[in-house]
Amino acid sequence: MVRAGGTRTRSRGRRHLAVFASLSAAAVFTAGSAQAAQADRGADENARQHCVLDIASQQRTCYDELSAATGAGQRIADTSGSVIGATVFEDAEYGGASLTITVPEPCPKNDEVDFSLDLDDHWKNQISSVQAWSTCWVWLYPDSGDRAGPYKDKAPRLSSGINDRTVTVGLS
Ligand SMILES: [Ca+2]
Repeated sequence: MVRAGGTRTRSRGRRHLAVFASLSAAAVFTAGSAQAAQADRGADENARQHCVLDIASQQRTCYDELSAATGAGQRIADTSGSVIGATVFEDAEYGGASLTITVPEPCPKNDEVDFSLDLDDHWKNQISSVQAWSTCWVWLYPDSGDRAGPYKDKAPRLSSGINDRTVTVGLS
């Protein structure tokens, strides 16, 4: 944006150079502040433990509280026609960080895994409890290519075979 302003000012000629110089300094200062603010927001976002991920758009929003995340997930669902398919948790008994996954429709009961989410590095090998929502059942895939599930409702404590080993979440 600063560059675009500079180009425009140059085309207007020398008379405006002094004005440009002061505006430019202000612009740089503003841009610097914006960058700093953005960095702060980025840090906040990573610190926020409870995220909603829309599986179709891959958009992620994060909150400090689980209730805020599930509330946001519900609002996304209400306005877009999608539904919350599942929430997965870092710790047993629905503790620690959480990821609430919204899907474009209630999972069709067609004996197929309809939605699949490859976890990012932050979430790989972390899931210790899950809750299924809507008509969705949750499948957990470790790196080995096996799968665990389906978890049809609440699973407060995953068995040792899959605990902290999930790399992909499937919803069917
Ligand atoms: Ca865990």
